[in-house]
Amino acid sequence: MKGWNGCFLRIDLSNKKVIKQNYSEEFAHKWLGGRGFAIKLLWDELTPGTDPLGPDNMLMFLTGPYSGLVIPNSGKLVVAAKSPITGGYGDGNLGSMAGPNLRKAGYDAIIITGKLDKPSYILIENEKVEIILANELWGLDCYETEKILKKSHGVSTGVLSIGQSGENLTRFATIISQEGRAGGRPGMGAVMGSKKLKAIVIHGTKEPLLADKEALLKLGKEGFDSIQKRDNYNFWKKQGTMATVEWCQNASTLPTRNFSEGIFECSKEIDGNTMEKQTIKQRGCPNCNMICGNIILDTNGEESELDYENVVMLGSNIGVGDLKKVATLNRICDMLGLDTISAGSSIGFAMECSEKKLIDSDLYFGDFMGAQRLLREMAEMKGEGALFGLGVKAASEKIGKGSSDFAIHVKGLECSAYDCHLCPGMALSFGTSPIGAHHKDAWVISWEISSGTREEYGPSKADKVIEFQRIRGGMYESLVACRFPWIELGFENEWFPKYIEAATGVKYSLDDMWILGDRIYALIRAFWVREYGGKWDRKMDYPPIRWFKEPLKKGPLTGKHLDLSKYDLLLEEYYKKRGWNNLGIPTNDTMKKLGLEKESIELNKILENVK
Ligand code: PTT
Ligand code: SF4
Repeated sequence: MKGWNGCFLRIDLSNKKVIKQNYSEEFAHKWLGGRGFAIKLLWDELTPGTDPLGPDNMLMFLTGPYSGLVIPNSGKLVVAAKSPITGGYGDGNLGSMAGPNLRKAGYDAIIITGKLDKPSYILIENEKVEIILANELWGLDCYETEKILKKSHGVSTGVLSIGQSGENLTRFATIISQEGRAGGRPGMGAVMGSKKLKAIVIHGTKEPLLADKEALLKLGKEGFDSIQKRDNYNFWKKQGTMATVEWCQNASTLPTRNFSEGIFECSKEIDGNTMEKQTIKQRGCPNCNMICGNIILDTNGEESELDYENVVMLGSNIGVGDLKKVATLNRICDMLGLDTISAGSSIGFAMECSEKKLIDSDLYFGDFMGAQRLLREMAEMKGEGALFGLGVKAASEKIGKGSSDFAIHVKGLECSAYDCHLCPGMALSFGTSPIGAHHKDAWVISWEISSGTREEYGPSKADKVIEFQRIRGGMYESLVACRFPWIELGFENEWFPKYIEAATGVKYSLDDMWILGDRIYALIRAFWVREYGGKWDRKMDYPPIRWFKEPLKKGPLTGKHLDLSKYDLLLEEYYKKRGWNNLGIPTNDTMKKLGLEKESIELNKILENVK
């Protein structure tokens, strides 16, 4: 096989068994890689109802035919498993030397099952695969862990590790690499911790077999050059994702005090312009010439890598208006392996519960010391952290007293940093994201606001969400490639089929990519339905209740909120366009059209049992 290695590395931790399994070209062509491979493997191999934190869950690290090659923004890796925070499909996408090294070691994915009896790490050096005891690493943070492992195995290795939060099963523990690349928001770090797996170290030295290496290198150079010539390139290099703070403030979509206000009085203290003055260096993923990780020094003089989501969720959303303080909270998350979005949402929720006297706590919005304490407690699952480390959905169910009205999540996963009190299209995007509330599949908010259709619920919103889900959630997550060149600099999608043809020899049109995206979406939805025992309801696709029930409290959009009956119609439209029934379940016809006949029969059996 060209372009793909055609080989999975399967590791059963319980029996310490390692298998190198070849897979078919047909499988590669139909599912491409990354998220495509992940959902098909989960559907075929995971027993329905498997405990996400039990030994049988599958933890997968997946590349695609794009990743690891010397072409633009190819240093990404998908991590996927059944999620412990949602009970449904979970994945994340992180940039790390681990991706290119995995490809060079000769594997397209690592599929891990079982559980170790003692903390260990996996070392992969081409054919050699070892499980090595790591008692001395257990309890260390991600920075210390990676440093020690790189000292033992070399700086050019890729290291993926969990911090204390993964070890202690914080439900939104993530996986960290290179002191600032984080992936797997829906608790992928907790799945790794449940297996007592502290880290994976990968070193590969083989060249992947390519269909046309010369053409690929030429296209790669052209792509890098083209990116560098784009209009916005220099501005992007200065602010990266942080330019979004100012944009959101101006649009009244900046999550503030647990998504109750859309503007923040201290937004200028935490925005990209303030960051620019403090940036000391930049870091990023491998194979990228538009690196976007900006490092500043925190209140302790330590380095912290900032991104929009991190700064807003640990800044305005919890009432902290000082970039250095935000950087301190961000660094704690990276070290402990906590997802910044869910951590910031959980702290904001806890602060609101405390101010409303629903819990016995002295937390308040703006409480920087309290936020640091809660982060550490969540990572230890102790004190107040034992409750809030479960995520806002589970915490609100335990607290009761109406708190679920302001728990900001979809399907259990906390929302990323866009307040949608007046953005029905973006609310639909959160509602129908395949992993819970995440912006990565369909960031339609910029289009929605700039097109002047902000208050509208018309069918064009459903079209746009689906269009973006196909591109971002389908193509980019399966290739596996960073989507920023396309979004931020207008690097055309047409480049990608060319890269794939040069790498694999297989011709894909963009339409083929969109069908692939629809296939992946249908199977992910079927997986959710299966894991929920067939008891599925369109309410699962509702955005947070606060956006309907409680109008915005501050700024020019004060008083605005979403309309539930109009949202229902928009959701209906979305289902129709996707070929899903009015509960949000793909129909038999749709499944068949997408080449999912076998899966459709399996899904029907589950649905029949519910009747
Ligand atoms: C992603 C989510 C995001 S999305 C951010 S900031 W962003 C947060 N980053 C965290 C972090 O940092 N530390 C931490 N402890 N937790 C964090 N949680 C949050 O995780 C990231 C970039 C970014 S920065 C984005 S949008 C793009 N995401 C891509 C994607 O999802 N797919 C894709 N094909 N390309 C993408 N390119 C961009 O990558 P999750 P990274 Mg991330 C410090 O993982 O689970 O998907 O959640 O990977 O290497 O850090 O790059 O404004
Ligand atoms: Fe990584 Fe940023 Fe480059 Fe994308 S643009 S590959 S997230 S450094």
